[in-house]
Amino acid sequence: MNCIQLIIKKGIIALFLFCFLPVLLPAQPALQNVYNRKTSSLNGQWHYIVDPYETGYYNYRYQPYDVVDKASTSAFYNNYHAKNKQELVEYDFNRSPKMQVPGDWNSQKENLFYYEGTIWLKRSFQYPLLKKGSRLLLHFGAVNYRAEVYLNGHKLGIHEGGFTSFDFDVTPYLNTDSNFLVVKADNRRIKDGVPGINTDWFNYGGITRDVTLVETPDIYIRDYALQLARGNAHKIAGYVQLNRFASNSPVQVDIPELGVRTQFATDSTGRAAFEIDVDSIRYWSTEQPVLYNCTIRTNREELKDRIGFRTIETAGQDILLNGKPVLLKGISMHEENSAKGSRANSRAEAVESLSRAKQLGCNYVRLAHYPHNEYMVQVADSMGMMVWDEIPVYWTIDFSNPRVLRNAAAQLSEMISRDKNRASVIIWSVANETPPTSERNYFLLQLIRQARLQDATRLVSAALEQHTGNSGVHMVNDSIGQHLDIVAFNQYTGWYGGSLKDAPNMKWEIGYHKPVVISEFGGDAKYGLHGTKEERWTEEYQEYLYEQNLKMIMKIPGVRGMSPWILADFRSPKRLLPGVQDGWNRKGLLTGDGKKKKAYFTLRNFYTNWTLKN
Ligand code: GCB
Repeated sequence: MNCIQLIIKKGIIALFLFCFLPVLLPAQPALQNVYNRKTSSLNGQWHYIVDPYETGYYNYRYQPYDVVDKASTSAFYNNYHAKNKQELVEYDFNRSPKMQVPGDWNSQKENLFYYEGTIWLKRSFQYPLLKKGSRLLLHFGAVNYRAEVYLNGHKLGIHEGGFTSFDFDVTPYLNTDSNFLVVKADNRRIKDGVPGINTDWFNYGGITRDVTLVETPDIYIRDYALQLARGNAHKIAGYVQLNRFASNSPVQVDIPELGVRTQFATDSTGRAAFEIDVDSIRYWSTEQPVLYNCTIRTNREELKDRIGFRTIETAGQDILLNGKPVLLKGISMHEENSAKGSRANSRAEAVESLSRAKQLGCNYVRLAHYPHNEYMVQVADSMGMMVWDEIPVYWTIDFSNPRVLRNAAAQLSEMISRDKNRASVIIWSVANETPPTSERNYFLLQLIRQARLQDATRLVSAALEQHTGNSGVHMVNDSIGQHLDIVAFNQYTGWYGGSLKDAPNMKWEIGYHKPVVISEFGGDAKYGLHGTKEERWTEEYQEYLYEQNLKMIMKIPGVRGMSPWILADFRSPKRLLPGVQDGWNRKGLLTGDGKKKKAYFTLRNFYTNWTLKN
């Protein structure tokens, strides 16, 4: 290699390292525990303008898209109204139709069912004059996929990623009389998105979760963690992070039922990290989901939470909850109200879908394939349901693109940040069915490292794939498995290949001595369609598939859990077989409105009898 080649090679390596390392966490952690603060809701009816040509940005007909005139009367975010009958203004929010927020547009308007692109949404609000020293934050539970947010014509910022929360400090932009808030929501599927272009779920667009104004003091509690220390069931470890660098501010943590009342002082970054010894604690478990009233106080504010304490670890092939081996009797679910065919976004829907899982005999759910709304983990906490939380690193996203890695890392960070105080959440999953390549391995490794850095107390996993070796043995030996706590994999014996008759005798080789979780298996059945167990799409076929798969799975060494695919039928534009699928993935054990298919009973019976053998 000559000198020039060497320099080029070194340059490429340096560029590679520069692009990929380190994966930076967002500068400002997410605002925690919005629901227990002083809030007012901006949910309700919002005006909207459908804008497939991105007209809302620019005023001259031939102006390129990226030239934006901030003051332009024709820019939608300025919410301009013609002053007289002469003036040319070609939009008007107040004369435009309305839709419900939170809510996806696809299920609300028939003509927007398959729409993928930009919709501008606007609502006005008034807010009483803020007390001196108070701040007002604007919080979004989620906007799918890309949000651009403007208040009274000021651009507040952009958020990318359709399933995580974000907020802005709007104090400087508030008007004393009326305010108008404009959100540009764009749900186009993009090659360098997370997820990418291809998913087996419906791409619901819009402001899909709560929008909330949060009033805080000038210096406020932005973030906090309160969990048992790693490997120590008698020590609560955590921190409180203020929004500003404010050193020596007193912070008090109270957990009256544990006799905890402790004071700390923040350091120069506004952070107080602490450890608190606790003697007798009633641990959170699936049978007794004990939650303690916790209060965090500064001299300006008081924030309450209900937090459970438990340990989650692995030992050999066991998963230990509070030191005792557990089985994860699970089911996968999407964040969908399948009765309505819409995104789910309320506490009532969370209660309904988790209760359905409970009735099926589950103590565990896989929230696929992206972070679900916050009600889900709150309800799981109080119901005693263990949770697998996941980010949409799904199938073949563009693993070679540093922008995609930064995006995935940001979504992972936002998910962990929001859910880290929920005892129910036991697993962070960094990916689903991602075919191994060196770029993908590097990508996942960064995410795994980041998850552990951000939260050392939970298990890290990913839904891997299996493959069949030459000898016909089914193998799980994806090299990323060595970095995971739980080896989870999806397999579709009897649906995408493999004979159901032979399933129970299939040989399996798992390359790691770790707990094994079957993160998916299943097959479609149209409710009410009957036939023999050899006929696809019938309830009998699905029932047989479950019987045979369960026999097979019980012979896989180290199996400690499963989350079959899936609790209820869900919308997927990829599933087009007329009369059977009609735009729905029919692998649900329930129909959208809760009717039970035959395989439901197979799994329920299995869970009733499945125990850990000593
Ligand atoms: C999978 C995917 C899931 C699909 C499912 C199916 O492996 O993880 O998102 O919906 O298979 O039905 O094919």
